[in-house]
Amino acid sequence: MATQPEVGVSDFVLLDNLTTETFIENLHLRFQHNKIYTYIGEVLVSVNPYKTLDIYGPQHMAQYRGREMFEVPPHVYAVADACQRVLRQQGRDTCVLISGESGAGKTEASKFIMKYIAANTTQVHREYIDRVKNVLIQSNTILETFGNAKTNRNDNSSRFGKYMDIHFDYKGDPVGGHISNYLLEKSRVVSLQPGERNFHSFYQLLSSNNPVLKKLGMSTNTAYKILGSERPTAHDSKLYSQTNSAFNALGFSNSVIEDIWNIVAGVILLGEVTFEGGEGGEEGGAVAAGAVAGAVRALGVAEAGLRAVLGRRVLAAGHDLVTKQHSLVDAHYTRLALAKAAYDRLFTWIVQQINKAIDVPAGTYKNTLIGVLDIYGFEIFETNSFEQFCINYCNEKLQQLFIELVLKQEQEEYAREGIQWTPVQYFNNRIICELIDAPHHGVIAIMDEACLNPTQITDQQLLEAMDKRLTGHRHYTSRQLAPTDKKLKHGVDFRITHYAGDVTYAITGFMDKNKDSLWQDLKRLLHSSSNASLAAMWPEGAADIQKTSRRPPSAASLFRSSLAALVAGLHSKEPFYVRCLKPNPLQAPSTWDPLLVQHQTAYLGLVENVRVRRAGFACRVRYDRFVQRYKMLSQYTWPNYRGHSPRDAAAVLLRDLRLDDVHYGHTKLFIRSAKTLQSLEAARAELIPSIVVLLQKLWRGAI
Ligand code: AD9
Ligand code: MG
Repeated sequence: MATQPEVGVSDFVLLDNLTTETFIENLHLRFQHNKIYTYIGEVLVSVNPYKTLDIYGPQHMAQYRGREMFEVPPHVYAVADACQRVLRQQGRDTCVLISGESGAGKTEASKFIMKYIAANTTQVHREYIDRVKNVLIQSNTILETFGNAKTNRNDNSSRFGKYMDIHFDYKGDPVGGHISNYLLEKSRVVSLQPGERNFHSFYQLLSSNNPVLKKLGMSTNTAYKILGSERPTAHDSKLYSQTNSAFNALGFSNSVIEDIWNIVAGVILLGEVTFEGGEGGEEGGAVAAGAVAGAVRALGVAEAGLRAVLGRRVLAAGHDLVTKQHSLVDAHYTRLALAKAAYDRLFTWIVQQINKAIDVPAGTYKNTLIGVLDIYGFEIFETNSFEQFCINYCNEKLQQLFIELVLKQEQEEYAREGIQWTPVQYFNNRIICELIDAPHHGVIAIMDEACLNPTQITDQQLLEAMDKRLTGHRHYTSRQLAPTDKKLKHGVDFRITHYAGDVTYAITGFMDKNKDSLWQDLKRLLHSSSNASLAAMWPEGAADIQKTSRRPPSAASLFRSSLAALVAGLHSKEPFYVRCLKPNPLQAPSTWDPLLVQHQTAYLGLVENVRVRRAGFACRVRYDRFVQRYKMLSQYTWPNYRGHSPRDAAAVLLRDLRLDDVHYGHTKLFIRSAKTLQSLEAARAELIPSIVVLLQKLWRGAI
């Protein structure tokens, strides 16, 4: 490998004078030279280049295979390699936690990690391993089609959270995987912010040659309401082909693929259904003729059935069934609820089918696993709703995990080596996590209480309840509590001071989205579909209306418990981190917005991270690796150090160089100051050219 000149420092622990300014200077300098990766010890900081860099090919992968992180330039492949080494050498489960705000590069990083892992296999069982590798990678294509969308922050924004376990056999080869998905932003199906698109799947279908379109009389050029102001493009058409290939690679049958596209079409066509009548509230909402037929055919349900559920609702009242006619408003609401639920369930069902395809076959020995977490980044939009509240809560939990694990890891390592440890002051965001999820008095608990109340509670009443219970909390406010704050609308907005900044949420829709209940008649309708996959997605539609009075858990509390389970699982694994940063808000290459970068650096606690890392030791490295790298610096270890153990050789070398600010651990050498490491590196860099000349002469037989 050609040694490239270093730009700035490749590990922030080597910075001479650590301040936020020097940190950002180094990051910027490297960014200008397309060095988008820099370490803080073993934490990888990554800046989105917004352009294709030639650093991901097979020859680049080869550079990282089996090498220690400090031996090669920082790279996401080095993190993947380190993960795999821990797994192979220590038999421990590992995980990669990728964080950063929307558009910072998390999903791309997760794909590079998977690509590296897939490529880095031993040679046995090739055919089987190849299949596993292929399906793991192809699964991403499907997930992005159905779960990603263009937002104002990111043209390919993940609108769901994804955690993927990749299982390995005892040799360290991948044998299968499992994906967990978290809370799809289903409201996107029915409402878009200006400039945004719906899920990619809608545009892909409409730009395709899928026979479903012909059957339903649909066309690319029609301005379906669900699409907003955007139309399908040639790019969508290309992606559609990739999605279908991925379905095939994962073993989805043709009929299932057809079912899936029919449901997508059905959701688009539900967006076209219009109503008339029903203004009186009790008069019944009449479904306009014509518009309903497309949705009926696409979803494979009876026309009378669809008209019925949109026009009225059947309720269980004791032993009797009562029919309530929908007002126009109710009819619209029901149609939207149906579209959202059908798409949301489709997405989860697709993930389940992918899991069947990538599951480790029975009888195959599972040894270890690597978990890769790629979850939607922190979001502040013009209008922030329940979805942003959940997404940002999730980011708080992950930041909390980062704080706990980084401190814990350091403390454990220092304790093992008998070193006094004084923690560096961090902003601990636990207080914000508790504001949201504490039992009884957290925002989620207050919302749930309101949802359980037998009388109908409005969003405004919910806000009042929150104001009452959260008065005086440092991270919560509303207009009621801060009457002079004109940025907050009275009775509508509340603000949470998140670790990543202030976010104002509009309470409108919180009650409804949290209840997330779907009337039983809608479930029955979907279960009755002639589309076998759709019917299978709604097994609860088979239940009797009178036997389904139990209220399901609310959306926020389900999300809270799935996050708690996720975090507990991550705690038991050896974590690696990728901290992604966005260089500018424009998605533009070579553009650096210093304030934006500074903001992210601050809230991710990156400078504090360097301090924690340096408070103890600037570097820790296994003895054999250390000697291998620096042995040319002493006559006692160069060209070899026969007769010495690596530990003794390291001691001899350091004595010879008169370096003594080190600590000898059981397996690793700890170098206290960055200065020492810098001087070792400088001496090595100085010697290397003469060694290369020497070696060349040796090869040519000149000496
Ligand atoms: V969100 O929270 O899902 O909205 P992500 O996942 O953090 O967000 P993503 O990985 O989707 O962001 O990156 C956004 C875009 O930046 C990608 O579509 C690429 O066009 C671009 N990107 C990100 N990382 C790289 C990279 N390493 N090289 C080149 C990149 N382009
Ligand atoms: Mg993403």
